[in-house]
Amino acid sequence: MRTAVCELLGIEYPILQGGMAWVATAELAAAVSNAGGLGIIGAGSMPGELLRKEIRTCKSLTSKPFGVNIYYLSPSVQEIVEVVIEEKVPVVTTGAGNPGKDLPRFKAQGIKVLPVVSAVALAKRLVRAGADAVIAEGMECGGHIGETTTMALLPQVVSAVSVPVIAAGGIADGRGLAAALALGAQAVQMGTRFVASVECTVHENYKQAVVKAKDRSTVITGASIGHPVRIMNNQLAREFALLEQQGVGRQELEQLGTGRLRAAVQDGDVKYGSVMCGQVAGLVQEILPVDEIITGIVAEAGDILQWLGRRMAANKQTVGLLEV
Ligand code: TUI
Repeated sequence: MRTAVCELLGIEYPILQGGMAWVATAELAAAVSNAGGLGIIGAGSMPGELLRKEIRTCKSLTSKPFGVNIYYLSPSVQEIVEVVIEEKVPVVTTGAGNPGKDLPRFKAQGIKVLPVVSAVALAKRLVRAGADAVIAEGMECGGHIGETTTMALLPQVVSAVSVPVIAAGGIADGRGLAAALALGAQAVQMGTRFVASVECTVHENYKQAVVKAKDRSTVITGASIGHPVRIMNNQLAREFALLEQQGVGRQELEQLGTGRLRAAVQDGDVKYGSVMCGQVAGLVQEILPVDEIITGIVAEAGDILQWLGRRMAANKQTVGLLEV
């Protein structure tokens, strides 16, 4: 199942791991890269020197390509950009902002740049600025989200740009990979599926919350202040909803959210922490080793695509017979 994205990134399978803040550590990224996908360290709001440590840990755990996700709302974004360049990280993904001004510097260093986009207009702008591929992220995904679903967004981005497109949001198994390929994607990025992996370093409570989740277990918070974030519905989410209903201002809501992702990830506070995950959590039934996740998904997608091909051929024959 080699695609243009496999060639572009030097990976075996068209699967990227989302660069989730606090969650996507060097250990998880290295496991995904070693299994033939692209592992990505989530820089989140880390200071530059902490990221440098993570990058060096990742390099010690894998000789395969890996990436760093730069969160453009981070107070340390400029430091992060410098560290990524100094450490010669092979791939950068970007989120929650426009990396346009940094693109020429990344490109000059031979770093592949894959911006995450949730709208067609930004995808076109960033491709014009030199992006090597774009990650089209639907609003099914966890964390900071746009307004359009993967099913609607992905083919529109594919039609609008001339570079490979990677699908993200709502994908956790081989059916999702096959569907994304059918919509024109050249790879998928998954976050939630890799949270429930053996190698993911989040607190066990966080993993169990994902495994126990059902289709309607997540909600969107922060829409009233123009910063929609998908999280698991828990006490924090309910408190957020109540305050938003009351029309509480940005500052107070931001205060309520501060430190909550760290509390969920590191302390296992799944009641009053921010348990970011996608709607696809309901599909994730067990914690598996990363290599089993990747080989399982690739095998399942391969079977589906082959079966669809055979079925279409049989249909054609049937139609042909009817016509006689
Ligand atoms: O970045 C994400 N998802 C995230 S970041 C994150 S960290 C966080 N921590 C605590 C509270 C809130 C967040 C959690 N989840 N996804 C990538 C993404 N980027 N989706 C959409 C965008 C995006 C949005 C606007 C990209 C660019 C953009 O540009 C605006 C502009 O400047 O034109």
